[in-house]
Amino acid sequence: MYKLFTHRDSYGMTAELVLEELDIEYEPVVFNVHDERQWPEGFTRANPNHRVPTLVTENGPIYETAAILVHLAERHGEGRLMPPSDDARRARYWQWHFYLMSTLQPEVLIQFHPEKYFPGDPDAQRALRQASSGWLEKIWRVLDDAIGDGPWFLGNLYTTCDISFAMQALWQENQPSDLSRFPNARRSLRAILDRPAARRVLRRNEREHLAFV
Ligand SMILES: N[C@@H](CCC(=O)N[C@@H](CS)C(=O)NCC(=O)O)C(=O)O
Repeated sequence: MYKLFTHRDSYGMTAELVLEELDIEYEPVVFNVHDERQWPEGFTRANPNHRVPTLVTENGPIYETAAILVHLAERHGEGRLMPPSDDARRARYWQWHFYLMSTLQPEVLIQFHPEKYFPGDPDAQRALRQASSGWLEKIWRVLDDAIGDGPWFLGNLYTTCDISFAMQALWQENQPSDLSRFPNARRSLRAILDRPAARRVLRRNEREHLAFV
């Protein structure tokens, strides 16, 4: 059985959602990742970055959210959550996965933890967050246009890209100030948060109210 190292209301929810969508049995190990004293047995060995999510598999640990999502979809999806390897949509699947992690995620991390970049300098932290908000708006515009009438990034195929986006977009800190200007992204976010699997994850993470964006 998989073991998932996770922190409440964090990127761990993204891995949880894929595990739930695919009905995979797993043991969540929930702890405060920001407090070294609470790191559970095996965590530092499993991930030298000391971050969550970290998934322990029968073949060793996997970290990096996108790697975990793709691994689970490939191994257990049976055609769900990712296009088959000979499908023309496969290139776009990778494109959005990489974009969401290499372009959206840095801004998400800045919104939540500017102190990692400017420790002890609140003014610089505020300025960084503000500059990053501008980037976030631009990124949301790209994502909203990409989803279009979708309803998903890959048309009618719901994939781990949609999950990766929704689970980074659900926190208000990462949303543009006026969500109504991004109707496609908002519709996709709402549809995902309304799924039974997402409701279970939000409930477990005490974030049920986020289902009503
Ligand atoms: N690139 C990583 C980032 C994960 C990440 O930053 N997770 C946060 C929780 S949302 C974390 O573990 N933070 C602890 C830390 O950075 O010390 C991924 O996508 O898995």
